[in-house]
Amino acid sequence: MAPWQVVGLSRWPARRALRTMKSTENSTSRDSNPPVAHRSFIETNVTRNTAADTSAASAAAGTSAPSAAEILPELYRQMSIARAIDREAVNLQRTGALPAYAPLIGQEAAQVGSGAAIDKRYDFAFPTYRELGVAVAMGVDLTGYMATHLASWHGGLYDPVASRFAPIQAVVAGSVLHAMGWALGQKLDAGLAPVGRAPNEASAHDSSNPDANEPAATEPDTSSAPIGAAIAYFGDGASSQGDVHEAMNFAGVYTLPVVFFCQNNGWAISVPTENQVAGGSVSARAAGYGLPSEKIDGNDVAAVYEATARALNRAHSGGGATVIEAMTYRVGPHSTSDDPGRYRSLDEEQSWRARDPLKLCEKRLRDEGLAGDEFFTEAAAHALEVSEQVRAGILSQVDRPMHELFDFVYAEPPAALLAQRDRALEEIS
Ligand SMILES: Cc1ncc(C[n+]2csc(CCOP(=O)(O)OP(=O)(O)O)c2C)c(N)n1
Ligand SMILES: [Mg+2]
Repeated sequence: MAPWQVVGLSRWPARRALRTMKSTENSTSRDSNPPVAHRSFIETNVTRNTAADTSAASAAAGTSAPSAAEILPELYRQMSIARAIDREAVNLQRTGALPAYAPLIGQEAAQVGSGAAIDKRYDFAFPTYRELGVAVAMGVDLTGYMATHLASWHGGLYDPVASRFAPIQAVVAGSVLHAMGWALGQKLDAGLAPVGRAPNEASAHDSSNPDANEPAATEPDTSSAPIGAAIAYFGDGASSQGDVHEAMNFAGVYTLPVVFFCQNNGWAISVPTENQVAGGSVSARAAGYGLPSEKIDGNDVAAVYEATARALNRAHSGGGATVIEAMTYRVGPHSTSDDPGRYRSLDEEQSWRARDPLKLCEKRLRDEGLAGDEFFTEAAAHALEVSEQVRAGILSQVDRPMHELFDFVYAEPPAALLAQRDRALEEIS
């Protein structure tokens, strides 16, 4: 029996879910609500969100939710889709359709593996500007996702509430504080007092090896429903911002349901990790906040999926936050405006290309007899088809109406701003 049948998945869920996209309407009405796109044409978060019992808690507990091995073909397919769209986005930037783009190539496993573990019934993801693979895995509307890169709508034009994927965040480390705040809300909504860890509870870390920490002691589970967990995406560079320290400390003190998911991709633009992260490890810092941590191979999609499911499970059951440091590599430039040849060697890039996450996953699928030539040919064709749909969606986007520049700045706009708006509208009419 094929793995997707074992877990009750359609063989080609993403293909089946392809929908015709409509371009965003060029509304001229002064609607007070920000426009949101509801066009979901890829529903790829099948592993956790469409099967009957798909909670991350049960995955980690080894019950009915799929194990990483069971869904490995689907994870491969999602990584292929992410890579194809990523490549297409770079092409679109080079041909002038997108003003700028931050490629994810090399980080597909870290993103798809973690995104696939998220349970959209309970959890909420807080991305940076590079989380296309998470968006793919969570079934976010990708034309709406690209709105930021199109410079048509800051933060994206998808529906963040429905997709459980917060607006794209370009402020480095901003997503981490937002996640922590949302997690505090979850704890309060669950009727749990936002008290900290009991003084006699053991710290998760007192060992000499902070990269191999034991799970934290958990608070008693006072509710049958899992506490929703926030997953905060951030980079190695962001980890040296004070915001991350504050968020981790707060999450530790208040036992908040957060997964701090750091993609250590080796670089913060042109600054290498060794010049950015004192001590060399982001996960090691968790000890200082009394949090458990895992340093994982971020290019092994199964390892990422499992570690994320474990951390989410801990959060769901009241155990609080976990720090995950997924070791990966930004194979491409920081953004389409960057030239990494100015600050790093080709040898370094080549050595990481040898650990390409898709190739690693393909090898495992072939070695374990889970997939063969036919599967890989179809996965590539499907990824191309989806990327073409996204390309068509991006190219069919129209400019947002001018008045929106003014409409969402203040709840009660000052007279001067209203005058500016009227002048601007007059000029373009
Ligand atoms: C608060 C803030 N400071 C500086 C920047 C400029 N900036 C954009 S991306 C970046 C590097 C971030 O590196 P990292 O956190 O490792 O993420 P990566 O780009 O590698 O995914 C910087 C400094 C910013 N966007 N926000
Ligand atoms: Mg980085």
